[in-house]
Amino acid sequence: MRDLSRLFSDRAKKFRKSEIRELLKVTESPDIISFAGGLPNPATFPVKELQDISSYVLKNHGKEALQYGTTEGYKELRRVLAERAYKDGIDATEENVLITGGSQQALDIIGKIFLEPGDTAIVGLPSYLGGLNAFRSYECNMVGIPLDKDGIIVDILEEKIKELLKKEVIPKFIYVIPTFQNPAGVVLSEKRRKKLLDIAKEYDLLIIEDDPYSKLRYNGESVKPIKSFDDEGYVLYMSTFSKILSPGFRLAWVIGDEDIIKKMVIAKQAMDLCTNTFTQHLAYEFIRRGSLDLHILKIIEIYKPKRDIMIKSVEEHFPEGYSCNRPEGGMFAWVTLPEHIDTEKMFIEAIKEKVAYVHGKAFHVDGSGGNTMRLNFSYPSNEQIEEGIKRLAKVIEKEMKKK
Ligand code: PMP
Ligand code: G9A
Repeated sequence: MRDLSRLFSDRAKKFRKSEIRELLKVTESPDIISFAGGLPNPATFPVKELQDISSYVLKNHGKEALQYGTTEGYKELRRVLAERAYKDGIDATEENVLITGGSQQALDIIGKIFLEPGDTAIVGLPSYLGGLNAFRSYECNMVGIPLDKDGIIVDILEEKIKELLKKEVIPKFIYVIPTFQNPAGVVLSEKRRKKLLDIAKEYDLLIIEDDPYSKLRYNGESVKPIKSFDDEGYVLYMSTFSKILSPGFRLAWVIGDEDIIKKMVIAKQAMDLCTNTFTQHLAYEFIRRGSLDLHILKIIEIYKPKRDIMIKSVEEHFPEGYSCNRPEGGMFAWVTLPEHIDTEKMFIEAIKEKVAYVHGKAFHVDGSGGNTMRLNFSYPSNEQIEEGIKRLAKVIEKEMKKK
């Protein structure tokens, strides 16, 4: 075969594989217990109800549901999503809502409309890998700001922005996952949310608020989205049906200033014309019947014990010298091991023991985080969580002894 790779654009040559997506192939093997991918548990999928809803939609709205739709998305779905956002304190109408093919597509569109090669985006240390890869593909520089137990450290953020401005670098946006952060599991405190917005206003930069997990809270008080404090359009908010209904639907939504939404629509027209019309109808009908909130409660019932089992097993089995948070929601626990342990190298040993995780460096734009790892607890069964943590503990213990 001819090698035509010289034809690839410079941009394409810089694309990076997603460690998470690549790992999905490795961990498909049934004897491996995977804490790697951020997959919902299939036991949560409302298969029977969606069977009924599919029949209903096809019978009553088949002609529309099987047709192309507008790029903005199914009007009724946009309307109910705006209404739901309003309950969370976000002042929006359907004109502020764009339906996308997953929030991954929204992240890509954001990169496409905001980033020139060489532009600067600010992200968390650590941050969602899929977001980093989306922005990376538009050849931007990414500056990382560390997180602590209350999320991104806004004082460091402000210092960093000042430093960048001195070098005449004006960042375009800051990307945050404020609630049950992927991967670190932490929640940005309300005080910091407000401060973040003040910083955005002061330095005129956009906040990208990526919120797939906030409805999956197992304990503690809920915190309002940053967007709810925003009355000037500085926040572009996004959420997804992936973790509260089905990732196979490929459905998410963005809420933002009308001018930005209009620009996103034009970018999306060139990508896929419109989001899957059929699943938009199914999701709308699911909400219209009042099923979504009940369903979220069911998911919480399934995930809360998984979170508890994971934390308990870690406490019981991991050797001394580690730290692990107790996330109040979401799908991930975040582990820090002693400095000398490289979790990327240790992965080879973990696979030999038939257990998988995502090594922490993958989530850090500055190459740090080598001694950290992300553990997903939504996908494995309760028994697998216990057994997988035992296996991982064995691997860590061996690694600790190597010092
Ligand atoms: N953002 C974050 C923070 C995520 O964790 C994920 C999925 N794990 C996504 C975006 C992408 O989700 P989807 O495209 O399925 O909506
Ligand atoms: O399968 C994916 O890529 C979605 C999950 C993302 C994650 O593991 O963070």
